[in-house]
Amino acid sequence: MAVTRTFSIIKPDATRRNLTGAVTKLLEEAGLRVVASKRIRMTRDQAEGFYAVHKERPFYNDLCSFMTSGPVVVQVLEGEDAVKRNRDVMGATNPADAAEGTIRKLYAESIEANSVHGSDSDDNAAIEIAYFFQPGEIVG
Ligand code: IDP
Ligand code: MG
Repeated sequence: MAVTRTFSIIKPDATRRNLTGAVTKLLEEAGLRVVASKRIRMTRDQAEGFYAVHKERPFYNDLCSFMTSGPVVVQVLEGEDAVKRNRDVMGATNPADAAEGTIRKLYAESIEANSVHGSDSDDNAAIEIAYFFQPGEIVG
């Protein structure tokens, strides 16, 4: 299995409750290494661009408002099969469906305020990493 990278966001519901460390601990315990990390306040333009794939979905506007409602922590994670490894520890989008021990089961407040984002493919991981990080900011 190859060592790959994925992109993660600790969302405003989690930073608001001071869960940056708790979430990161679960990521690390799942075998992922934080090779880049910064706390930012996303602009509306950044959020709309990031979630452009969901533009036609009914929750798009609310989602962009939520993602700009407070600080987020954007991270690059590295590990074996990082995209899947991260999705596994995140849990299902809706916390009601998330497996025991996953970040969303433990911490998500709702299907929208679900504490973390994780890329869904290697191709999207590369696009999302480049959206928030310069190559020199990533130190493996
Ligand atoms: P994912 O984050 O598990 O990959 P996506 O379907 O890509 O889920 O949706 C992106 C984000 O949009 C979710 O993490 C969640 O914050 C929000 N979202 C998804 N579905 C709904 C919904 O039905 N209502 C409100 N927000 C939603
Ligand atoms: Mg997604």
